[in-house]
Amino acid sequence: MEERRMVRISKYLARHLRHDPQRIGLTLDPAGWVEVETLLRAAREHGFTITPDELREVVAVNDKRRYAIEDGRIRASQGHTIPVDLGLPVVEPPEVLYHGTVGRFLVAIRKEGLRPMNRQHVHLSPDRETAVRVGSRRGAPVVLVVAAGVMHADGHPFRRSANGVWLADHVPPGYLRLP
Ligand code: HQG
Repeated sequence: MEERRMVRISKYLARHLRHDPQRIGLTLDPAGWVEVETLLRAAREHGFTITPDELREVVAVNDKRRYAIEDGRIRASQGHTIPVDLGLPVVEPPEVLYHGTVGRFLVAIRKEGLRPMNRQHVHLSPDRETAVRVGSRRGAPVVLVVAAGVMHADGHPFRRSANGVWLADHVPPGYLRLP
């Protein structure tokens, strides 16, 4: 499949599996799943036809493995703005994690720490390169270092999505190293 088509399908899935399922008449279950057949039918009925093969390819080859298929159902592995309970266990994080952002947010972040903003969680990256990529979506990237080990020891829960994104509810400013 062409890269452009792949990106288009991936963005369509993000919109409807993370943010606005109702737009095409979908209801996700509490954990964010929907039947693959139901999704493909809804998309087709709303003017965007995705073949089952295309869907499988996007899920399998997608650069970030954003989507998971299990038992004929599909969901986004992270990134929701609608409330879903992914059912991920609390796990011990590595000593440090990274967060990619941009300079214009630093004053607020210094004061409030990292907040989930529109999403369900704060997203943290396991390595600096990934954080640079995340920050670059918004401008010149700034990478913050999160003292995840200490935070965990202090009782803050961490979870890891199926595609390796670390999720926290909030990162208080005391655990952040800012430039
Ligand atoms: C910032 C992509 C002001 C935060 C990526 C970020 C990621 C604050 C923005 C995933 C703040 C929220 C998520 C505070 C945090 N005051 N700004 N107190 N706390 N911010 O998009 O982490 O491609 O919701 O730094 O790869 O950028 O969609 O979060 O800049 O994994 O799969 O507020 O999205 O994944 O932005 O990105 P977002 P994010 P996908």
